[in-house]
Amino acid sequence: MDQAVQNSYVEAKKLYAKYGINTDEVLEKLGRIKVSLHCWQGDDVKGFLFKDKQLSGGIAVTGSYPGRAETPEQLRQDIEQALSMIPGKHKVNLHAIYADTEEPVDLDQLEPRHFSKWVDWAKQQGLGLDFNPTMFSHPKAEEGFTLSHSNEEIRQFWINHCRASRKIGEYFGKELGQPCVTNYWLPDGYKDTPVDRLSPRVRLKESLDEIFRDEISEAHNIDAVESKLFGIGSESYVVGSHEFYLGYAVSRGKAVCLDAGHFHPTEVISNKISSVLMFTERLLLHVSRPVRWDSDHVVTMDDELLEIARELVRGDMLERTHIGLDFFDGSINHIAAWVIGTRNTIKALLRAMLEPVDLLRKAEDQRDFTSRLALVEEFKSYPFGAVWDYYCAVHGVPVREAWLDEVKKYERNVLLQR
Ligand code: RNT
Ligand code: ZN
Repeated sequence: MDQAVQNSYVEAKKLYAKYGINTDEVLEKLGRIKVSLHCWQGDDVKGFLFKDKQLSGGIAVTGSYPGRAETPEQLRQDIEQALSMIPGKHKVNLHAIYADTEEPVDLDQLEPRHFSKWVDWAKQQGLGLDFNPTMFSHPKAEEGFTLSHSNEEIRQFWINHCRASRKIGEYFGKELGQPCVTNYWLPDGYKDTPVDRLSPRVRLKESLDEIFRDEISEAHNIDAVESKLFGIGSESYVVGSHEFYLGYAVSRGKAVCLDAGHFHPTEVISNKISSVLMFTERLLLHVSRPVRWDSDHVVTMDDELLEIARELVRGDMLERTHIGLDFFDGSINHIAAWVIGTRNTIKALLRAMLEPVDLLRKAEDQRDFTSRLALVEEFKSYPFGAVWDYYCAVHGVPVREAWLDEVKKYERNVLLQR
């Protein structure tokens, strides 16, 4: 290891030790946290089943940065490249449209075997897999409604797709020996003010109950439901609102998925985590960054990211929380986007673990808000960077921005040759 990295770590370790923070233990704990890398950042949410179909469902990728993955092999190669620059052992999150098969197969006919190449690869790489039914970018989603559609045939098609997806999730979990989180997000909603808000929600509830009818062990598959406030084309009403899914998840024993970009602009998910986990067993996060109309910018080290990490660490909620990423930026190198967002997410967790939580809690309990504020602010410039660099070095991934050169090299040698 680079001597300067080692020396800085030793110095930082002493500083944190003064507050009873054992940095070695912190790094061990950090190494056990898995982040689920979303495959769709690698190809601008196109997938492989319906390549000519435009992205729909009110989500959008802007930018045409060259080199995006066009085949499953390319996507896996790119994910491997990204993971080689991210410390730790993680998971990969697939959408149904990323099936790796030569067969022309529609979404309601998908079977585990259409994903066997992904499973073989995940085993070989030591990765877990998560899953999502794809309820957009499909002719049957064109009217903007899926599981809550008033047309029975269309609604049934989507129910079948979700039931098939859940079996694929179970297969992932069984094969890989760790649970797959299958997350349900659908775009259903109206551009303009509806007359009837209730009926689509009643239909969605019925669809979900049917999808979840069969018992599946949570050792293999965990179901999560993801709300949204609005999308492009569903500005006035979204069927699967936060209240809808919170009620659904609590009453049915499902996990809530909180996407950081799916709430009012001044509302934050960091303030929801503790409430939701009081009434549900598990939580799924879509770590993302909202910017004006877009809910999916690359995750940066902003206040909200740090606050999310603090909540999980301080409230000891990491064990019950599945951390997924959800952003897509087509204007920058696709692999760099993954690396930046994932490294930031892990780094934020590290920063949170390097705070004197007990001391801060004590100050708060004693109503010493002066000390609380003073210490939180001073700890913002404690040398967490030195601990992070050491962690990267120990895990054999590039230290600091050294990864950027590797991405540029990969871009020249691989991406631009596609
Ligand atoms: C959309 C949701 C959803 C998607 C992915 C592709 O607003 O956040 O999670 O981003 O399923
Ligand atoms: Zn999301």
